[in-house]
Amino acid sequence: MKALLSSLLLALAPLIAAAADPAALYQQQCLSCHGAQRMGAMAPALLPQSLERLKPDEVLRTIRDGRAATQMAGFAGKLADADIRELAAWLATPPATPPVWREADTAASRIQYLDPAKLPLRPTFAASIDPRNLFVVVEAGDHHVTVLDGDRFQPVTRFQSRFALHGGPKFSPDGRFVYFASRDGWVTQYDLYTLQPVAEIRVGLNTRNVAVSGDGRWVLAGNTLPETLVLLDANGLKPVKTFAVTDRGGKPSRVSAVYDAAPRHSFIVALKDAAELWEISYDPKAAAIYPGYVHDYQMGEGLAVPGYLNPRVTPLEMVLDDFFFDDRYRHVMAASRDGHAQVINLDSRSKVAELPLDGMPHLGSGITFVQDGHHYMATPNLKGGRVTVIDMDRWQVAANIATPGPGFFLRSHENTPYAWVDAMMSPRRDTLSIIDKRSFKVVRELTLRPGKTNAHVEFTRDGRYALVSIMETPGELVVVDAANFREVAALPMMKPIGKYNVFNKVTRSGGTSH
Ligand code: DHE
Repeated sequence: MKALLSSLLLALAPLIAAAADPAALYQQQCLSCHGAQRMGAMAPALLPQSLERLKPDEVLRTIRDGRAATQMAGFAGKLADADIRELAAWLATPPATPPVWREADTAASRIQYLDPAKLPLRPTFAASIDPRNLFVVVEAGDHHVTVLDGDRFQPVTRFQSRFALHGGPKFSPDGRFVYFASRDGWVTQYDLYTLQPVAEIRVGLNTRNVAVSGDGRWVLAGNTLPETLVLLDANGLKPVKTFAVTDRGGKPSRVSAVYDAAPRHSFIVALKDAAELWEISYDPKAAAIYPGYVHDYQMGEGLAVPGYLNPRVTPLEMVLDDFFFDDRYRHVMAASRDGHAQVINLDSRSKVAELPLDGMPHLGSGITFVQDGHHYMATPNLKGGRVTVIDMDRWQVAANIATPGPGFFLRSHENTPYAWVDAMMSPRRDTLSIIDKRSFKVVRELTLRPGKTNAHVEFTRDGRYALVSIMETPGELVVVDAANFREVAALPMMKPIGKYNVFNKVTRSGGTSH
């Protein structure tokens, strides 16, 4: 009997060893969905860069219990607890062979659903729906997008998105197409007239966001893995050029975000690892406007691309990676992660002011407004319960407005005297503060759903209603009268993380992000 047992153990030994080895476990259990080298396939990538936003506990819990409303089933019962722990720890380590994503991979990933040349000229939905007052709502709870009629507050359609969209979806100048970026590198062009995707392409393994050029011709995507920028044709997402992002010393840098500076006819790029700001003009006259524009950087293996699409580099004193622009895009307010903020003039390419913004201002979510002839911008702070108002004519702080806790998103509209900010990074995450833009005072605290995250506001095109996310799974989208702060409607949604009004976006309302 003893001999039988030991020979059985001997026979099983390789299997037991294989099961305890997380790399082998990955091959057996995860690869078919999460892809070779953990680069993602029908399920998301499982590289450390893809998982860095999750707490180690969350990774463990997802492997053990699965993820609701997805095809990720739990492995509890199927794998031993110790194996699940090993696997979770292993996923946080970089792969032995660094994953590679080349231009050829980008090109090969492109999927075309519709022929852009054959799209109807008008919306195919009811003529009573205003295509410019549609909202695009990103529901992070189950990775869906709802297109909402902004007059009747009724969904027009709801569709599955790529996993973990991040950053605001961006619109073509006429508001017809919307472009989404997922953290896993997928860019989607979606047609709001036919309510169908036009094309998709994977531009990298870890992407920050996309920007659409003011002339509607180009989409620029910024990646952290690999460290690249990818320029796409906005009409069908054909790849045009990949820029390897390296500093002047040749060291690669992750991209923090890309922005469209429409009045300058250029994209502006914020970098995470280089004390540089990049500007890529899409204006054919750029070389004449900016002497020396086309510099030595000849990057990427792209197709024949006009020289004006090459980056112009502005050296900075330090890494500044969160940006906000004045209305004419002559200046950028730029913050570092450690509480420094500067104003850079994009024409003279020099620092013109320092801003005393401590904590971690979230400039990307700022707003602008004009009051008594002065131009102001206001920003929430991820590490302090306050909204800072900056006088953009003098580059001075005009006010620090105390709120119940650090907030993520600030919003307003030209037709309302109020700005709305959340406190979602704090225990008071259920409370919105409503600030009077005339007095710089909080005039009202609003808790629509006690104990739940009340955050991210966007106004209807006329500014009459504010749409607030109850960021829970399941959550809600609550419509509030922007004048008397009374709730007028509520729609069930799965963790609506952000919502974007076509009109406010394409007209570049000062109250919303661009
Ligand atoms: Fe975001 C926009 C950076 C974490 C939801 N976020 C942006 C933008 C940047 C940015 C640079 C502007 C780009 C754009 O809109 O095109 N975000 C960062 C970070 O560095 C940070 C702190 C850490 C990270 O891992 O990236 C971060 N962001 C988050 C979240 O945890 C949020 C709340 C949930 C999520 O989905 O990841 C989140 N970020 C958002 C949203 C926007 C956004 C909803 C679009 C804001 C808008 O209204 O325009």
